[in-house]
Amino acid sequence: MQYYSRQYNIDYLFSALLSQLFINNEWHESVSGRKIPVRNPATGELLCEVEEADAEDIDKAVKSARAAFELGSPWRSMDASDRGRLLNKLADLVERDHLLLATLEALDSGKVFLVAFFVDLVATIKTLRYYAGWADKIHGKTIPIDGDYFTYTRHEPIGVCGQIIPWNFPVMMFSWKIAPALCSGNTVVIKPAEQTPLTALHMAALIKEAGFPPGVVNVVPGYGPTAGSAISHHMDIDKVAFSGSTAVGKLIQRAAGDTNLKRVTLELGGKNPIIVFADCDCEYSKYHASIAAWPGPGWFVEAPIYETFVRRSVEEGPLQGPGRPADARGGPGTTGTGMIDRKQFDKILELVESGQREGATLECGGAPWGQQGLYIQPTVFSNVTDDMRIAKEEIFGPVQQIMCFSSVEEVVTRANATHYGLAAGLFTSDIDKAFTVSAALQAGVVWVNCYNAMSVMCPFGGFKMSGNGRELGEYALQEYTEIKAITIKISKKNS
Ligand code: TXE
Repeated sequence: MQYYSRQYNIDYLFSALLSQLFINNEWHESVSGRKIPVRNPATGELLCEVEEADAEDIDKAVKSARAAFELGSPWRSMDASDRGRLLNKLADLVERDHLLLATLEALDSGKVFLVAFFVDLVATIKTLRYYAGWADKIHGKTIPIDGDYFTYTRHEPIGVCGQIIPWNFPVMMFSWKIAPALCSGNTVVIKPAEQTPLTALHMAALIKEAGFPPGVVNVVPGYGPTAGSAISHHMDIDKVAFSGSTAVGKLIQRAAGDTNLKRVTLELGGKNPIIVFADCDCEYSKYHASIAAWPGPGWFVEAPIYETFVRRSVEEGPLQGPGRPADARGGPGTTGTGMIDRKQFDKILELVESGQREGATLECGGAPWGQQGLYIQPTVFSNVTDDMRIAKEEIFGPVQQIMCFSSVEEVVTRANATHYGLAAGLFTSDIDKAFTVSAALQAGVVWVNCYNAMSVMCPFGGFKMSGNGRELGEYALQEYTEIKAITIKISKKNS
């Protein structure tokens, strides 16, 4: 296939790299003159440096987004269907640059190229097209209030939206954030993660090429405590949407409370339980054991199949990787992704150590993998108890913790005994268990006999400390619109 040969044309790739701040459809140097070094996490090599936004740059970006949102501006007066047309045009351009974006994403985030190409970029294109379709279908109601009045609602854009995203799905999260915001008429100041700014900057160029008016989207790479904090504290940002850690999610919510009470949506960490009942199709759940070992949910396996399940996880785990970003083969031996940076790498290994210290049985793995890059061996723990750190804390790495349970009531109580509530999985052949357990689990998403079955049409987000609000699907539109009720006095109403 053609894209395999062009994938390795590094000269072409580097000639296309963009490294400046994108504000008002123009490229800017940072006010401070500082730059962020961008590395390939699989090798540690420096790819390039990008301008580093700080508070003053964020302020420039917010002013440009505010101007684009003024009444009567080209963006505010544009037909809703034309907002959809622009999003579709952007999707066309992403399709045109599919190979380039996937290669950039693989190099910048350490993902295997085929995953970037067939998962992240495909989801990005679908997200843009899905919300393009919504642009001219967002509307209010007429309401028959008592008295001689005519009342109707308008679903209006909120205004300037600050968006802060992490490193695990850089370009896909970029689309999850901008697409619902733009289709409903908002303007955007978006900060990619400091580790992975490259695809966001390429998307900025495509946004300009597609014909979005200046200021509608501004892309400002920077660090969290500086640029991210400037967004969450800004008095002229009307809403902030954040994906990342629960610790930073709390800071974002607090910043909104300390400043202008901007609307806040949060998509945070999780400790997703996966429950495997003895009546499940074991071959099926074995397959899912290998894919869902990343990134580290907590497995609850029913006693009669516990030993078999642990043994199979140990056999399957090494099929995961390590996969190098440039690896175009895919399949066994190439799917494991490295850690994004030394901080994540050390954090995962520290959690593995805590598991051993606290008495879990290390069945396999538990150490760095390979000579280069930040890879960790697929790791399986058995005899894990609920009080251990590996059972309670999110582990964003290839570490599988397997616990044993004996009854439905017991497992539901234990699976819900967490502050998180992002997602859950369950495997069973019993339809009654599928319905009753999925209803009882405190999670925003429950997958039955599957896992990670994500779709742009389906809402995604967490209960409890996994966040507020929902991304994706029709539900995400509620997070980007204010509802205005307008009541007009009339002389005499009729039914
Ligand atoms: O996230 P951070 P990190 C979880 C996962 C991981 C942990 C830490 O458990 O191990 O978070 O990852 C910006 N004000 N998830 O440290 O710090 C930062 O620049 C405003 C789950 O990378 O939350 C980046 O753009 N912004 C997850 C973004 O927040 C701030 C995905 C995420 O960084 C900020 C990623 C501040 N004070 C990590 N500090 C998921 N839900 O998918 C940082 N940022």
